[in-house]
Amino acid sequence: MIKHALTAAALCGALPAFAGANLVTDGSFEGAGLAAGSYDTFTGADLPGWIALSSIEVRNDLVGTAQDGGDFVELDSTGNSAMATSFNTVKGQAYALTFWYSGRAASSTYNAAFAGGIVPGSSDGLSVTVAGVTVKLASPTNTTADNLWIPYTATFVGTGKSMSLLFAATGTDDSFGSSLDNVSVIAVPEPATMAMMGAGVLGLLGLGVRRQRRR
Ligand SMILES: [Ca+2]
Ligand SMILES: [Ca+2]
Repeated sequence: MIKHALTAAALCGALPAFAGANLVTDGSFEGAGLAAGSYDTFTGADLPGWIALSSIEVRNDLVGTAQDGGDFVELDSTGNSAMATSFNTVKGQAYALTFWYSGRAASSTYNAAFAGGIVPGSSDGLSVTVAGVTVKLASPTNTTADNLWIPYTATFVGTGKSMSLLFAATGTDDSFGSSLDNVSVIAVPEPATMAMMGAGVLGLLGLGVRRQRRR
């Protein structure tokens, strides 16, 4: 919980201005092309640029608003699911992965199964896997009627081959899940430089700590 609080506090300002091209195809999920106030479910390669392992949900201005554009993803649509994408990398090049996470917004209409329409954070779990490292995010309960977007950033080094990026729902498997939006992978200066840029460092450290513990 302390770590989450630090993350939110440290990252609520502007993220580093990464100037490179986003290697993730439709990291904002706008290819879903939804009308405001609507949602749809996607499987397989239905959503451009991504593979859905089982049914995932995209919503537009419904139980929360997007961090970028109009559409955002929920990975516990009818049950815990996951989505993956891949991108080509240059061997030895550093890359920054950035994405935005929120616990599911409160709604007495759409979350009627929960007291006050508030879905507990334990249902909102999300993990991210990149460069063979998996990190499970903190999942604070969202008691507000809109998404509370938290940015996460981590850096990794390219292998020179296609690399995959996976997001998976890890909370209670109950068809109520967290929100995900605005995913990017951008070539950046070496990690030591990144670590001095302030914003995003804690997300970077999250990956680094996990990696060290595994050794
Ligand atoms: Ca979006
Ligand atoms: Ca859930």
